[in-house]
Amino acid sequence: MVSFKDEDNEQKNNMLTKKVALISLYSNEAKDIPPLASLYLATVLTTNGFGAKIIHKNANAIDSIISEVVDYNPDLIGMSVFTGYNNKKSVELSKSLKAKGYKIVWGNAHPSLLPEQTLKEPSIDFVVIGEGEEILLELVKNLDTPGQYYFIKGLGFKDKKNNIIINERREFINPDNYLIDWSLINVEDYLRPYFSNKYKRVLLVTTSRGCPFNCQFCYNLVFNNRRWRAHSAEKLIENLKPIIEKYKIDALRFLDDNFFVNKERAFKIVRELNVPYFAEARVEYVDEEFANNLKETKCQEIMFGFESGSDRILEEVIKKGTTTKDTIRAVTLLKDSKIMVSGSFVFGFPGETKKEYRETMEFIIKLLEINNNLSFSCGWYLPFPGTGLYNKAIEEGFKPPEKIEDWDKFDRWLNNYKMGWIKWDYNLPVKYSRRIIHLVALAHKRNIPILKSILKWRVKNLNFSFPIDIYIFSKLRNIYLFSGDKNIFNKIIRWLVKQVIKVNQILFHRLKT
Ligand code: B12
Ligand code: SF4
Repeated sequence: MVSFKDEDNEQKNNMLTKKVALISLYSNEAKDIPPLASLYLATVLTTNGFGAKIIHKNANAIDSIISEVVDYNPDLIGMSVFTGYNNKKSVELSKSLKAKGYKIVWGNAHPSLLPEQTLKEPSIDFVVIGEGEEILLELVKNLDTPGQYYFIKGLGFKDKKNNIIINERREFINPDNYLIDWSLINVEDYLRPYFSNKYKRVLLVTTSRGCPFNCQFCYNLVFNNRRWRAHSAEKLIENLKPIIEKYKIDALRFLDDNFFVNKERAFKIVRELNVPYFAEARVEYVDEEFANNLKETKCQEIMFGFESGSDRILEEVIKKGTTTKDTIRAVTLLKDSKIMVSGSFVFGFPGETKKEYRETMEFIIKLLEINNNLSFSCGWYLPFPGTGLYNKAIEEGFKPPEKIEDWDKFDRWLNNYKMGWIKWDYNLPVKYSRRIIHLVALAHKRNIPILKSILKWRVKNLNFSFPIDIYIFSKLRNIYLFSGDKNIFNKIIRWLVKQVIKVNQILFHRLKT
């Protein structure tokens, strides 16, 4: 039986202990990326005596998310949203949950960069601007006293008259005070294969936040104010080592914006954790010492933002702080190492000419001629809100979406939005650039002379007419690289492709000698 005193305590506890459901939606390709933002936030809430439930579900599973929320019955729902294809689904979900009477806060890059537009959506009550640990904690503590909202730095909200109030920004946190409590998720669900299954149990983590550089297309300028903050090597190792051992993790992938800002710290982490790893770096970091450190420390893949093959674009337009020379030096120094080097290119920056687009395509071939073990990802420029080039894109003809849900068009893979800031006809380049680049990389890696020559000719002349070769080779590439051995038809095609490559190499060799 509960005594009167116990009942009082229980009531008091219920008043103090608020519960927060932290939702992040994923699309299929990101299913096994841990919901790191929700994890950091849930850790703070639970260590401060509040309840937190992480709901990390497919963006199409709205009904099941709603029933999970209803079962948990939280006092506040937090949603993690960055600019892109989940915006519409996130608004739909907020509307359904609001209709059930819940309070809703949005956090992450998108609401941080566009707080007013986010709060114009009636279902969203609060936005958290920047890193959320301390802001969310203060909001939860003061949830029932709206008068206090005005004093929570980093919070945006609506007052009684529905006016939008955006408080001043908050100072950055000390990351070492907020490490992840991994017991809040089933880590087993977030181990993914990498490198065609060479590594089967790879965990994705971050060790730092932000980046000190000034790239004009990147969210860092505003979101992180160009301030880099990091977990100390010691604290991070202490946090990750037991998880690596417990779950037999066979490699780590670092998702930091800029993992190597402090190289001594970064190499200390990978040396002491002593597992194979994948990370990103800037090309100008690569000198002989850096390359040797990567080789020594089980680095499997190093990813760069090459961005462009035009020095004018690198310097004047995007202010990357690197040159094509730096890129060439990096891929040269890493040649003949077992490290896979990959890099991303972006086409169609405001002010980029068709000639500069071609320079980038030609530069990709030049890099492959130096180092054939390269892989590339490429996309067309998107004017992300808050970035340096955003206003320039508007001046040049970009019409930003007026409603928060309409940013779902920002899907780099679909490219089905109008790029008003490009003044030349980009339709065919958008259609074929990525395919051509993948084929050029394959032609160099497997040394297929005929394919190299055809594609080089196409790039040099920017000729995309009668793209029958592109279709056939792309189809063969997909079967060759991704089909597996189960289907007999695919197996035969793979065998045939291998024979054709061999014959092509022999013929070409004879012609040369
Ligand atoms: C992993 C990742 C992905 C994964 C998915 C991640 C996921 N969780 O769903 C994949 C690969 C699918 C992906 C895809 C894309 N991504 Co991405 N991605 C990242 C990456 C590398 C790590 C994210 C992360 O976990 N960070 C660690 C956590 C701890 O930091 P955080 O997310 O910022 O969280 C803090 C705050 O934001 C805040 N917060 C976050 N959520 C919430 C929620 C609440 C309620 C509160 C209160 C606070 C809060 O508090 C957290 C703790 O301090 C980031 C870069 C980076 N280093 O952050 C880019 C990043 C988020 N991606 C970005 C982009 C642009 C994309 C793409 C659009 C790129 C493309 N290919 O076109 C796509 C499309 C995504 C979409 N939804 O439409 C940009 C976002 C810019 C923007 N304006 O939104 C980033 C910042 C990269 C960059 N430098 O530009 N991405
Ligand atoms: S180096 Fe990378 S993370 Fe840093 S500002 Fe440039 S694009 Fe952004």
